Amino acid sequence: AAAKPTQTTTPIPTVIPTPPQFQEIGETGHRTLWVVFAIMVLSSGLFAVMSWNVPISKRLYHVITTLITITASLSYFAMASGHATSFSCSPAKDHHKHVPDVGYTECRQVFWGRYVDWAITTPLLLLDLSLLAGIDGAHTLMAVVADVIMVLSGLFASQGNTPTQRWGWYAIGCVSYLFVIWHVALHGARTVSAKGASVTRLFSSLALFTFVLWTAYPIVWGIADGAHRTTVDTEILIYAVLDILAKPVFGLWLLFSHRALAETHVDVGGWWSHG
Ligand code: RET
Repeated sequence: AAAKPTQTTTPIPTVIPTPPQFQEIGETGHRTLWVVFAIMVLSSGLFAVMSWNVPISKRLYHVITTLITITASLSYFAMASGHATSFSCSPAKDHHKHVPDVGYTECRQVFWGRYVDWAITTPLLLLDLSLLAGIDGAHTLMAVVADVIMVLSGLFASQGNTPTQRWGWYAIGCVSYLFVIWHVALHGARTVSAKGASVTRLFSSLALFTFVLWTAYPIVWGIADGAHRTTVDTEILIYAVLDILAKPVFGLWLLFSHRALAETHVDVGGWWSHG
């Protein structure tokens, strides 16, 4: 007799898998991105117009500062229109349900466009500060390279799927940030005295403003992107406030001070302008 086909049964899963949990942008976040886009465009226009009233030889800060807000406009346009974003998924455990062996996957929306923005704009912000303090090319270059390593580490951290990847890159980014502070804030405090008391006072306040603000970024990253303790919308709102202070407000402060204070002028040689 022919062998009876063995009956196949669908095994009943003992554990019903939990679907992935998604954390993503909502209406508030979306609206915030468009508002910041508009603010960055307006600031770029304002800075460009301000540069027309000064001779080309005195426009270096204007050019750098306008490029900073133009870059931010492009990045905010990308994020607001739904580009420059991806989901970073990692296993998570639901501690509240007291089932430690049933993990679930958590996917959080990450706007990698931010890191592209920061990789371009934070070196330019450091260049503004370095020129103001009269920091030499060697220290400026080291600060810029440390800064790019910091931002790229943040990008890799944000794409990490394991705690080792995320917090490892985050730690590397924090060490790089210490080098940035060392080269610009500490070294700049020494070199700026040659430019007189007024420039020293301006640099001290601008550098303090900058590094207090900048230090908020890794803190926000740790709480929001690292530990997932805030919603994506809250994260967008906090970064929006920080970005407006670090770019348009910083720019206004620098350009108006530059206009009022002749000693802020930097002579970068004949290539920049012949006048
Ligand atoms: C990351 C994570 C890795 C560790 C550190 C970070 C610092 C980021 C900073 C960003 C500054 C951005 C600015 C934007 C301008 O609008 C990348 C968050 C240290 C300092 C000033």
